[in-house]
Amino acid sequence: MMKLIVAIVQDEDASRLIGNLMNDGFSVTKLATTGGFLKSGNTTILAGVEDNRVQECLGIIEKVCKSRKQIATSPVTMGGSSGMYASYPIEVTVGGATVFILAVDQFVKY
Ligand code: 2BA
Repeated sequence: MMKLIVAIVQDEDASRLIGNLMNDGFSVTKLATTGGFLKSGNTTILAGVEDNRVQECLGIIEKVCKSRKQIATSPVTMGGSSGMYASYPIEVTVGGATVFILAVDQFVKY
């Protein structure tokens, strides 16, 4: 059986992660994605992995992907009906990797 690993990582870690995964024999697809909150680029890696190699794959992701602090500018509504807006910088810690592990019903290649 197989799992689909969907890993959202920071652009800075993407090429090293792909290199390490491929060196260890994993097949990966890289998608250029955008985070909903920061509205800046991140990278989503798709990897179809046999069940017995899922932990190995997750270990590589955990080892390579570092969390970092980023400053985001958040728009804030002032005083409800006044209609005034202000922005102020907030610091967020962007995780090393957000990973979804999905069961794969079927896997075919043509
Ligand atoms: P972004 O949506 O751009 O979020 C970047 C970081 O901003 C998040 O890091 C978190 O620290 C913070 N953040 C996100 N939403 C927030 C909110 N409503 N209020 C305050 N702070 C907030 P991570 O949690 O490590 O997420 C990194 C990226 O992973 C996200 O980028 C998003 O693209 C993806 N992601 C995280 N959780 C997800 C989920 N449950 N479903 C889909 N994508 C997810």
